Amino acid sequence: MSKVKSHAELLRSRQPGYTMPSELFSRQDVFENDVDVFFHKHWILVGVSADVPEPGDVSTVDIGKSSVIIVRDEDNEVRTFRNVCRHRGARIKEAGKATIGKLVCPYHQWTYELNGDLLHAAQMGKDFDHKCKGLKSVHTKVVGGLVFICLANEAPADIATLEETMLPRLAPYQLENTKIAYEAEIIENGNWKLVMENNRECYHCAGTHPELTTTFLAEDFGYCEEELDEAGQQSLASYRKKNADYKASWEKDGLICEPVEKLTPDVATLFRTQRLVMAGHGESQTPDTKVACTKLLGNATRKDQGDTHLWTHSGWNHVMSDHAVVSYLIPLSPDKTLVRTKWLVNADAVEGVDYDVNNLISVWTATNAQDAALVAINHSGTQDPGYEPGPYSKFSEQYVEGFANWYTGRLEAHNI
Ligand code: 3BY
Ligand code: FES
Ligand code: FE
Repeated sequence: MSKVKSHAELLRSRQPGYTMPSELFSRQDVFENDVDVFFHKHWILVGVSADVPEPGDVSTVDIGKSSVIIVRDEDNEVRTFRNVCRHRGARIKEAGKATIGKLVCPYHQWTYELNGDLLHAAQMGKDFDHKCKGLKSVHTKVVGGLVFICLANEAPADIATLEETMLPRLAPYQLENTKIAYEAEIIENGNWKLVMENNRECYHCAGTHPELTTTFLAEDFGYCEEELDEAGQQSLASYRKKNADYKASWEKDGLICEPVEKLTPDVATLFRTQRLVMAGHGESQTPDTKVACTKLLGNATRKDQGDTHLWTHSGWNHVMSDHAVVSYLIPLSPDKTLVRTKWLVNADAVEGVDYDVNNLISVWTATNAQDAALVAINHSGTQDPGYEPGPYSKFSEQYVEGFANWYTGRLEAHNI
């Protein structure tokens, strides 16, 4: 019998350029380390300010054994707290959204202000010091309407790079002034790393995503030029020209387009952004590539502003002139991953008048379902005794390999 490898040994056993060994997707100890390192010690996106549009709105998100309450307080500030009562530790809110006056623990009714201060605790005596029993706050950074948290005592400082990069790109869209037109949750039958790897390439797009590829240019995430025939060369030339033309025209309008990539293991807060050209009319990720919502986001006047995408290590976001799609995952078990998607439109847009919700959500609803099926067959295949790590394409899976390398490096940085 061969000895069981440690998590670190499994990481070291990966051949450069090859997929991860099977056990990294299935073992409970690996899963627990993953949740601890990547979801409790790194910054993660857990919502949008539109989850809590008014003071008193709360949105509770469970991440592994931790649970956080996102609250909009009386001063209109978005705060997050550990969802743990300071009395005997009961959960204060169940996962999901609510509107409240105060945060009241259901067990013995300890009552907290929306800013976390303990207001009332009956039968604790006159000398009881309320001040040190406020809810524990969680590191929170709201970047252009995207709510990031870090559950570690000390949060990685390089969230500042993401913030500096994204603020000017997101500011014109005023995502703080949006509403959630639709929200979806899928539980995918696969390890969270396979969900991320699947998202980091468009190698699979042509064969599996007819709706997405109507709007998306797969070349953005790589292609193999040496395999192209004459027609392929022509379409590559037109892709390049389209990119150059849009870039010139966006820059003229002061719209930032340059890619920024922070994907190497020395970076704790992984991200990538770029203003991507879209196919067809180039307006939006909709079936006809035109805006789904006629009331544009923020101060937008131009419909063909492309797709400002933002990748993090646990999600992907697309911001267009008329709507934004925010997607993030939460690992549930080694082989189950929750993927949550929110479609945001201008807060003043009226359903049925300014947008049709089915039109708005159709591309990503189809894409998410297709991706879930791909993740399921990938996970299942990696658990077959016949699986052995396979080679990544160096032309179109460079970001998948980059993710695997980042994953390894970050675990090493946390002494796994
Ligand atoms: O959603 C995304 O960002 C990625 C890019 C390539 C495939 N996938 C759609
Ligand atoms: Fe919350 Fe007792 S556990 S009031
Ligand atoms: Fe996909």
